[in-house]
Amino acid sequence: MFKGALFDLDGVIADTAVFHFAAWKNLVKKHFNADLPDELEEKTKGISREDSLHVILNYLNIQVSDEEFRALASEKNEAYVEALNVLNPNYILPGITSFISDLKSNHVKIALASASKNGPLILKKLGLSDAFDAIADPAKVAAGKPAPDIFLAAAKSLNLDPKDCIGVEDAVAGVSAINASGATSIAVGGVELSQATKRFNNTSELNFKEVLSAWQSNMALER
Ligand code: B16
Ligand code: MG
Repeated sequence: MFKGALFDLDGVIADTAVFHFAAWKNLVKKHFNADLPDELEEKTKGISREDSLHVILNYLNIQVSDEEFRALASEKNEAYVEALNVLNPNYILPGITSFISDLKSNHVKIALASASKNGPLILKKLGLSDAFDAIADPAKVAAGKPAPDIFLAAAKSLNLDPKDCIGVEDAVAGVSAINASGATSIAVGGVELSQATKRFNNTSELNFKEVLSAWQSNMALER
């Protein structure tokens, strides 16, 4: 039996991506009078605030000073945090509450492995703070996803070997990060996530039985 579950946040626990992208769009409109195409949203998912801003400025072909860069990132975050005020437990994605409850009844420890520095605030607003045994701090890891660092930190925060953990992700970079960490990757989303050990089409399909069997087959391959 696996002992830990390492959760991505945006796209797995709640759809915070809409709030992120709306805040980026407003920022870019205000400062550069430019519009961001919807396709860019995907490229800003799962990566840090700073990396997202790099992606956006590259797309717009705009160069800014280090000071302006920091000011833009912080203004976006203020707007994003303000928008998060509407969050409540109804924003938890379908299937997540029952999956967490099955993990708990099977004595699996739970940690957050999100790139977001707002993870603790979001879990609080969703009423999930008590469900999590630990939150890995993305400010303390050297490299973002697809590097394994945040999943390694999340396993460590539970005092577990990553091999004894499953990781749940909705982004390609996140699945690569889980695979590189040694944990068993569980994806929620489309066929682009096929490098995961087990993929479900969406969070409502997530279930403990199939996740356990994916972890068991993955461990059998290791032997
Ligand atoms: P913050 P995840 C990621 O969350 C988002 O997908 C990504 O769009 C965002 O830039 C990143 O968190 C950082 O968030 O600005 O709140 O620190 O998918 O890793 O849970
Ligand atoms: Mg995500």
